[in-house]
Amino acid sequence: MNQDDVSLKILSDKSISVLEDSLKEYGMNILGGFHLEPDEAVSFARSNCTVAGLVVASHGRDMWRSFQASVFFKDQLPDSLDRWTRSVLEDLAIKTGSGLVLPFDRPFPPFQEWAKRASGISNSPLGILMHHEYGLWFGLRGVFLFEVKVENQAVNKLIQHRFDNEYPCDICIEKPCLSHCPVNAFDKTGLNVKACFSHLEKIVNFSSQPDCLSKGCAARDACPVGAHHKYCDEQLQFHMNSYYSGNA
Ligand code: B12
Ligand code: SF4
Ligand code: SF4
Repeated sequence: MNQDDVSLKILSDKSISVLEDSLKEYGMNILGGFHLEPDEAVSFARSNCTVAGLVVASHGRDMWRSFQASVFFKDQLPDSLDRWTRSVLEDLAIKTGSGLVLPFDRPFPPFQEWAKRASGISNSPLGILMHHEYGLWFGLRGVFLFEVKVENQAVNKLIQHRFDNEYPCDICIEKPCLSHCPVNAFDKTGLNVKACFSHLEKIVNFSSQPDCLSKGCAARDACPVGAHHKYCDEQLQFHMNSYYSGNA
């Protein structure tokens, strides 16, 4: 969708329920809503009205099942997950009259930042975000943009929604995520990609263990929160291979 052409509709309760019901079929949901700052609204929505963003997340294995059943998974062409995501979310954007921003649009939009504002979640020591229920096993798939009016109660409730519980990483004393990477690739600034790749290269050339390429990142796997939402092996391999081949 060309963002220059977007003329945003007002976010109604009906649009929210259409989105929630349809997203469920694709293993996705609305993580939360946030107000775009005026400069963000101008750059992402070409709009000078008050703009709300609804952050869409996928969690666990449900999205993977839906993606696997799609033509995009089967056609073996590059960027299959991005193409599937675009197709599914663009249809919903058209149906609801919303604008759409995707995480792989260029320049990269600040999705982690928006997800934090939308739901009050925070970064884990690994850098990726921690969710109270899904742990580290979720991805950010898109943001729907709407014009928003102060009197719209349902929308404001969604925007003000915050997790009240204590943040899992704050009460995790042992932090096993930080002791399971074979090359200690995490420091205070997050992931050292070079160090991580040095191990991935050894897996390819010398079958080194742990085999993060076929079993997923050992540091992420060590976290106990939301462990039952862990991705299946094929899903882990897909994401690790995209990462290792230069596509986040
Ligand atoms: C570029 C990118 C990367 C680059 C980061 C290079 C860099 N530091 O510049 C690389 C390729 C290294 C990367 C790796 C991974 N990424 Co990445 N990445 C992105 C992407 C596409 C853009 C980030 C960006 O530049 N944003 C723009 C700036 C302005 O916003 P920002 O919030 O400041 O962005 C910073 C952080 O997002 C950070 N970052 C990005 N990914 C990761 C991963 C980790 C572990 C850390 C510490 C930091 C980090 O780098 C950005 C620039 O400093 C985002 C999608 C998005 N649009 O946000 C996904 C995203 C952040 N990545 C994600 C993930 C899951 C990963 C991986 C775990 C692999 C994967 N796809 O499963 C790996 C980490 C591998 C591992 N061993 O753990 C998820 C995070 C979900 C979450 N729960 O938080 C996102 C949101 C993609 C998505 N669709 O869900 N990624
Ligand atoms: S192991 Fe503990 S500190 Fe690490 S991500 Fe999980 S909850 Fe957070
Ligand atoms: S993928 Fe493996 S090497 Fe890379 S950060 Fe995770 S545990 Fe460390």
